[in-house]
Amino acid sequence: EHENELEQSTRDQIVKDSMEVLRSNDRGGYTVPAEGLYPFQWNWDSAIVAAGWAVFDELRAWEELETLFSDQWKDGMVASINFHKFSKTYFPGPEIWGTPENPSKTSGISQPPVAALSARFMYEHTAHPVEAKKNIEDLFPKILAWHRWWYKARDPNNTGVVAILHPWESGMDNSPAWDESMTFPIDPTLPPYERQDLTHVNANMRPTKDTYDRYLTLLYRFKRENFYDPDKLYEISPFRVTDLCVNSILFRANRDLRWLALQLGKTDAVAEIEGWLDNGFEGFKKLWDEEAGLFKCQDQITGKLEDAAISAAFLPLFAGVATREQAARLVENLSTWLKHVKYSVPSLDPQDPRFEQLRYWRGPIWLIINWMISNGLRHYGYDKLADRIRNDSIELTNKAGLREYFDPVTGDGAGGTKFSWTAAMCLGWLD
Ligand code: 9YW
Repeated sequence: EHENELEQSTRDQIVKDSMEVLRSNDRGGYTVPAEGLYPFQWNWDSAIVAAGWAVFDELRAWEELETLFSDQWKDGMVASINFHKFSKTYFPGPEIWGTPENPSKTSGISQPPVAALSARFMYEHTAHPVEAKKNIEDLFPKILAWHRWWYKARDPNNTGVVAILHPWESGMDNSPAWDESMTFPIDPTLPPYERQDLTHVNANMRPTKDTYDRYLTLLYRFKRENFYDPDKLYEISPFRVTDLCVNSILFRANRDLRWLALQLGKTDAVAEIEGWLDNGFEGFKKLWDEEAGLFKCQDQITGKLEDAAISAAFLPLFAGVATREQAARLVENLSTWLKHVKYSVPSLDPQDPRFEQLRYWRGPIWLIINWMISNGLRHYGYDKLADRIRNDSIELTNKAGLREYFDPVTGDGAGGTKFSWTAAMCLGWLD
């Protein structure tokens, strides 16, 4: 059964291993998610990892965010991947993306905007308030510009919730939430390509070839048709989805950014952010599926709510945008899910016939999502379930190591090893 508390020596060992993982994935000012498999700076990984560094090396933590924003686009976007140094172990690299203008090359799309959360966490817990204030003064306008970009580029009709134009933008690449939205035709002129991910990890656990063909169809379309001009991308993309992960994190990030704006006395920004929060609250209403008792992603092209119930359905708790009634329904659903698996929280409802316990975002557990859901549950007063998720998470890493993700049925670890954001979560939870 589930252990409640680990021996102090076991906890100390996990903390020690986690610090070692961050140090060994440190490439000087930024941290790679995992050696070989992901050899560059990934956006939301990096922001989460910054909070992990903050536990034992505050200076290094600030540096992580500084490096992330050093590649910010002129229009405010912070890209999903920053390719600081050459590596041939990942596809698609900078030569495929071929984006214009940045200090170091980047991808041409974004990822969940976690940075404001880490910046607030670091500022609140700083041991060096004077330096931290300077860092926040420097970061604040950059984060604000990024949030503005989300609304301008990805919600031009001012609905309160933003679109993703590529599954990679959600961070949940092959989620069943967009199976239907991913049925647009594959580009018949797609240049031949060689995946690198399959040389590092088991092909049966990765997105399929068909899925990759569509990822690349989108990429080439964005590049060829208008060189990543976001205003046009929104119009031409055959994939346009309101994703629960990006929107929940953006909502939560706006709350943290508002808090930072108050610390810095930026009253204009406070008003602007409050506008986003009010609109966001309205926007989330149409993502609620009353019959299912869950939030759902929405295809913006067909207008249909996506049918899959995914772990991001619980992230509006983390955002703080769910009502008390919605929270109760979510908890009821989550409790049912957990009767079908041993460990929490699977990335897809285990009762869904598409559930695959080892295929990436189609079943496995990701610790960062566990942390967010657990944090959200606590906020709504569901401490027991929040503790259950925390304990499961610690048990998984204790049993299987600091892996990329975990099998909810067996508890085995899968994907990459020595994984940075898994380590960061353990530091946050155990230190
Ligand atoms: C890819 C690094 C990234 C994460 C994503 C996850 C995966 C694969 O790995 O992306 O090729 O970019 O889906 O959320 O940021 O950990």
